[in-house]
Amino acid sequence: MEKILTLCIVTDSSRILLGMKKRGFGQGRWNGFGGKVTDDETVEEAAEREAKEEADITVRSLRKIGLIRFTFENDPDVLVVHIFTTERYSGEPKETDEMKPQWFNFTDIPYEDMWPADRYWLPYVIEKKQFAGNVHFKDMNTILTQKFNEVK
Ligand code: 6OG
Repeated sequence: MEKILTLCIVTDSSRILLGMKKRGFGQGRWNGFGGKVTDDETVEEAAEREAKEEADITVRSLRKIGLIRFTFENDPDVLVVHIFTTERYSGEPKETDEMKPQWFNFTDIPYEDMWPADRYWLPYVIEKKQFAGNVHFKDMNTILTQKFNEVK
């Protein structure tokens, strides 16, 4: 089954805002803000809602920047993750039950403590290039195959 999820990456001119996931899927890893899209909202609305729930910020002017299909060995589910980015938000990022937000310089991204595929696609976000791709994992720490392309 396809599961539709969001991931919102907030940046400024030289830094990225990530959250340390405190519970659930991806616990213990830095990531953007996001989650499952519910039946009564658009994908973009879900991205806005999750940024508010997870970091207490109101994100604006979201841009669609990427689409990734994640699959895991021996699991029929496909995680379709819509990636959004923005430099515009209001409120101060604040720790919530789900995430602890922190700014990182583009030169200092904590890839060792992120999902292992992030190093392949996050550069597109930082370079503001639209992209699409897919990743097939053996398990949460091991990639079997991955492919990303810029989308013009
Ligand atoms: P909840 O299930 O907690 O939302 N997500 C991934 N993010 C990265 N960087 N890599 C992955 O590789 C991911 N798989 C899922 C989508 C889960 C959040 O985690 C993202 C959602 O923002 C497998 O509601």
